[in-house]
Parts: sequence; C-alpha cells; structure tokens
Amino acid sequence: MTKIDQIETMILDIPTIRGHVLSMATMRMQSAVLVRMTFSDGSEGLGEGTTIGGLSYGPESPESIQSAIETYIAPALLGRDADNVNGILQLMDKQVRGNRIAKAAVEIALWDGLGKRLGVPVSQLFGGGVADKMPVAWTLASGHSETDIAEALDMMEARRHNIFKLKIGKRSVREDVAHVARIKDALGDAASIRVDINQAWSLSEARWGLKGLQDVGCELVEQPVQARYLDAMAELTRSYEIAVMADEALNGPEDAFAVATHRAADVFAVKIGQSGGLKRAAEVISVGQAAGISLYAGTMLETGLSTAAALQIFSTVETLQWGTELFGPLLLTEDILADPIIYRDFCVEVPQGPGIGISLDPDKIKFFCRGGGGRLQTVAGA
Ligand code: MUC
Ligand code: MG
Repeated sequence: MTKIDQIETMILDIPTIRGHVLSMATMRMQSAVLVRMTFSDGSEGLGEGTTIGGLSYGPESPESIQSAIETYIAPALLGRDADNVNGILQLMDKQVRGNRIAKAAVEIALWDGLGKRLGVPVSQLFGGGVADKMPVAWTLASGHSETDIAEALDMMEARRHNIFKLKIGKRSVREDVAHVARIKDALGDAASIRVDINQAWSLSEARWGLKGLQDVGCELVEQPVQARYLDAMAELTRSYEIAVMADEALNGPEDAFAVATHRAADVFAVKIGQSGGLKRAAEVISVGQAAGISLYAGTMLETGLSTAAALQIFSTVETLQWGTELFGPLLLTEDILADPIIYRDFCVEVPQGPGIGISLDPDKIKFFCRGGGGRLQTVAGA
C-alpha cells in the first residue's frame, strides 16, 4: 500500500496583468493555495485550491483553504492509502463540512500522485480523454469599454480568443448594457459575447438586463441574481432567449440537482474547486447531462496547476456545448509551470504527461511564496 507520508501547503501571491474589475471586487493579485503530498514510495502529487476576490466571491478564502487543510484535513490523512481516492473523499466529507476548495486541492494532489505512479494522465483514471484541446474564452474586465475592445481585437488578431466574457454588474443596468453593446458592435459576429454578473442584480434589474442584453446580441448571462434565488433564476431561464448559466449556485452535485429540478439554468459553469474536486465536478457534469443542461468549463482563475487538473477532467466530457474559460495562467504576470500550458488557435491544449501533466518552476514558486522563503510549509508528516 502506498501511504500518504507528508502534506505541505503554501500561498502564492501573483500579480495580475491588469486590474480585473468584478461586480464585487477588483483583483490586482491572485492568491493560490498549493498542496504538495509526498507518498511512502517516494512519489509526489500536486494540487491547488484557489478562489477569487478574497471572501467577496464565496465562503472560502486563501487563508481558510490553507488553514482547513493544515488544521483538520492533513492530520487525518497521514498514513492513509494514497491509491484509494474514494476512501480519502469519504474521510474528508466525514471530518470536514463544506470547504470544497480545500478538499479539491487535496484531492487533485491525490489524483496527480496516482496518475504519476501509474504512468498515465489523470484523464485516463476517469475513463480517458475525448479531446486534446478545447475552445477557450477570455474575460474582458478592465472596467473601460475602449480598453476592453482593444484587448479583444488583439486577442482575435493573435488567434488566441474569439469568445469573450464581460464582467458587469458594478454599474447601473443601463450603463452595463450600453458597455456590452459597444463591445459587440466593435467586434461583430466574429466574436461570441457573454456576461457574468456575479449575483449583483435584483430580479427586477435582471429582467431589464436580460432583455437589453439579448437585444444587443449577447449570447449568455452568468449568475445574474443571488445563488440561492433558484426561483428567480428559473423565471429568467424561462422568460428570455438568452442562455442563463449557473455558477455560484453550483457547489457540488447536490446543488446541481437542485438547479436542475428547478430548471434554474440552461447551462452549468462547472468549476473543479467549487464542486469539491475532480470527482465531484464529474458528478456535477453527470447531473447536467442527465437533465439536458449544457456544460461550460469554468475557472476560479487558477494558476497552470489547477488549470491543468481542470483540463484533465473536462477532456473526458463528450460535449462541452459552451467550451471553456480555462485561461487563468494568462491573467497572471508570471506562469509558475516549468512548461506552460499551450494556448493557440482559439483553444487550450490538454497537457499529456502522467498525473495532471505539469511540473512547477521552483524559482517562480520561491519568488511568489507568501512570507518569502519559497518552501512549501510542512503541515503534517515528517
Ligand atoms: C467567475 O465568476 O466566473 C471566471 C473568469 C473570470 O474572469 O472570473 C471568474 C470567476
Ligand atoms: Mg462566474
């Protein structure tokens, strides 16, 4: 039996290439929690748990993710069978409620270690990949229409992205719709335009918003109202042609089932961290598929590490109707991978090596480690 010997964590603080203006926060830095597990046969596994905007997006912060792992998860896992991921998930769910992103970081390190020991990519542990690349959106969130237009035109020219998600919800509905219209006009039909409100609208604002957005050619609206208002989401899904996507409402398969039974979305934005890991994300995907809800691979603006983990699981999905937004590493000033993930021809490519298919650049890890030192802090084990 291969046992879990040691679990280490660290927080990396990496600046973003520009201010990323969301309805609830402006990001100038992304903070990623890294997990490294060492196993009794000398093998290693890497994981990452990341959120956005401190505690303004959801109930977990970088600090809470690290402390949930350090204080409660890691001590319970030492000496356990590293090959039995289901056994570890069962144990984590018994000992720790919620804290899905923390559990995901640990679970990803387990899959990575298992894949490396077996010499296969994690996608193979989930039945095998059906795609080696996927369409990838970019988020326009500079806070200015003209800057967003210039950025989008550059991306299209470079054949990097032609799908754009606009972050709105901070200004009035009228101003936001005018901003979306300006961008759609400038980019034309060569670009797909979607928006993310991050729960900022009331139901009545959302009624005006969805009508205005669909009239200016926007194709999809993500989480227009608060996550818990499933009846409002259902009304909006029913009442307009524009596709409605659930994001913050989807914390694992049970939420996916509730959204599906309320018919509260046309599309699921599936995020590996918010779902509680790769296995739980696969379960969310299954609920969506069974309910006839379309799928989209969402991001929490993770570094290349968890972006690679996400690519492993989404590569196993037969139909991702709305593609992916797995562009996290591109929003950061520096890539922490030894071999960065490849973005070209409007697609992101799935790393092909064993495990999640990546290795870290030790100098970058050292440089961006919170508190300096650059060493992963041992929280349990030798
Ligand atoms: C979200 O709410 O979907 C994804 C892309 C982006 O720019 O922010 C995120 C989070
Ligand atoms: Mg979102």
